[in-house]
Amino acid sequence: MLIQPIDYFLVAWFTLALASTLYVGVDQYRSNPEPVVMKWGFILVTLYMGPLGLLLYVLADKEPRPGEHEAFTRPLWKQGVGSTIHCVAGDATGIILAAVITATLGLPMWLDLIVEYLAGFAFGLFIFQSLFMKSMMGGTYWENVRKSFLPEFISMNFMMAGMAPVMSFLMMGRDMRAMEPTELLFWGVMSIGVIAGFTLAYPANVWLVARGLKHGLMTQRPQPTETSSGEPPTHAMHHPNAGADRRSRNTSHKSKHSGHQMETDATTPQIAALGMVSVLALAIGMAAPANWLNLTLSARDVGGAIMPQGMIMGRDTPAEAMRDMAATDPRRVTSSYGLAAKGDRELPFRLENGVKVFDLRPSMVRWQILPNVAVDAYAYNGQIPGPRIHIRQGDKVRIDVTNDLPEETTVHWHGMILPNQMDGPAEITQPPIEPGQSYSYAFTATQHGTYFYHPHAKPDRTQALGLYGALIIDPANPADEVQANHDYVIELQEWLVRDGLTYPSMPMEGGMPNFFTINGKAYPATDTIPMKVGETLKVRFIGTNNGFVHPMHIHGGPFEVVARDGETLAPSARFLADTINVGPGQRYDVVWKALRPGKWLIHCHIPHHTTNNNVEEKGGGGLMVVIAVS
Ligand SMILES: [Cu+2]
Repeated sequence: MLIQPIDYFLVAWFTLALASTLYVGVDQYRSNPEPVVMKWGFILVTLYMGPLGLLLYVLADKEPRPGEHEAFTRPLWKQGVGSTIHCVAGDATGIILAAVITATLGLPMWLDLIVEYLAGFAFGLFIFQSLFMKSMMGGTYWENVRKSFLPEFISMNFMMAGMAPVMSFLMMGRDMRAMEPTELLFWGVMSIGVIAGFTLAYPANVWLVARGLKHGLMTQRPQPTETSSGEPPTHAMHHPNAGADRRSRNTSHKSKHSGHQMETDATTPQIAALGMVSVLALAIGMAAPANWLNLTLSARDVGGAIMPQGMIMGRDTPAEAMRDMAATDPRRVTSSYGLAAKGDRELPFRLENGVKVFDLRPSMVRWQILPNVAVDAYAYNGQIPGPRIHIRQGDKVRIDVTNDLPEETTVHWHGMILPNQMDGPAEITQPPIEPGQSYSYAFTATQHGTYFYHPHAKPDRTQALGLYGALIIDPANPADEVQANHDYVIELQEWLVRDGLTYPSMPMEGGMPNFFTINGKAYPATDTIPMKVGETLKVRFIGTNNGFVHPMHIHGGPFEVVARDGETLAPSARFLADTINVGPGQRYDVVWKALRPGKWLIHCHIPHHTTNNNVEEKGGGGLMVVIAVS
């Protein structure tokens, strides 16, 4: 599934790459008189470089008109292209094969790079250079290996000097799907890497060809019968590279069978200096990215994670931190809910031997918070907030939790007095509930008031992604309830939604929220509470959010704070206020009286929290609810 704009571009790019490769392949075998090794060199490089490979082919190598290949390919820049193609085809194939294998094995990035270098060098030298070129070079295989070693070493160094930083920075950048060979982005990064490697290796190849140290483009055709000796036509190599050409300009192709053996006029200092610079370039290309990136990580550690913009990812950022802040994967959404779907619906139970049994199933959903904004979030029973567990003081309850999330979870019953192993902290009182696993929580509700539940395994991430729900416990004696005409629960949440992806919001660079919800909706999609003048409204504020203290304010007159954190305040301890700071985990029950008709607001007093991605619509956004008093 395509989840980012780059994915569409990549589909287009690789379609063009395949079409280009097909064209080059067909043209090579129909009408290009060059050795097989060069045919495959251009085919592979066009596969890696797409339309750019095609461009190089038609500008430098494709025979324009029959019989012109020799003359057409003679200029040094084209010979340099041929030499680089030849190097890149071998080296890049080795590098890419190694990259797929190391990513699958889960090797750390720094080791990836070394294995890729060795594999690229080995593939280029032992297979592409020495084996495939053997028939043209003459001599034994090992002679070829020896002769090819130095030019191949220099070319490979520059190739990897270009490719390594591209792979490091793009694979371990924001979108780390680039580390996964199963993702198109991985292949896109490989393509850019090959293009960068080609660009860096090209100047050295031009020089190596000019000095007769490497082969450029070659023409290979049945020799026109110059003599009428009656011999069958032999294959001759025309070797128009500049170095050889310069030395044999006035000679015919006299050495038919060893026409590609070269002699160089390069001096030892020249070769040594170039070799040294190539090693330096390689060292910088391989090592420098480690200043900015954590190259000890592997595809298995973080592959596939997409990080938020603005997140600080340094060389010491651990994989756990990246997984914590990563976007949810839209491809793992199991069901979608529109704007009309509401959370906090009362959860039905079944009675088993006098125990009220509830089922909770956290899973990944797409949840609409505004007409044009949805979050790819975690939800209990397909609701944000999770369903309301509404019980009575003294009830024996059991909650069976089955984890349908892509990561582990537990449930904590915030504020409840219960057996320790029912409390929920992962690794502390229980092992985390792994995906697909279940756990049952059983306790007797001895308290009453406003409580809530949330995960206690990675709450930094998973609660921020939508896992929370109200636990409302009526007093055993109804007289203990602070009475009001209306009862309204407000569960707060902060969200971070960018570029169609949902990240867990947290007060951290890159994690700042841009959407805010009351009961899973942002104003103007929040409820309107209808009332009549003289009636009272009990609002139960619940700090189900993770990152901020929200100063919750009600217009039109003060409210009385009657309970805090589930505990009803003694009448003498109750107080009047018009704003109350609701911090994460806190609950405040307040009673507000409708004194005058009209539209009165309940809202957070941090004005940014009453915007939707910094936009106000219909007078606000985010943490805002209207009380409509008639
Ligand atoms: Cu706020």
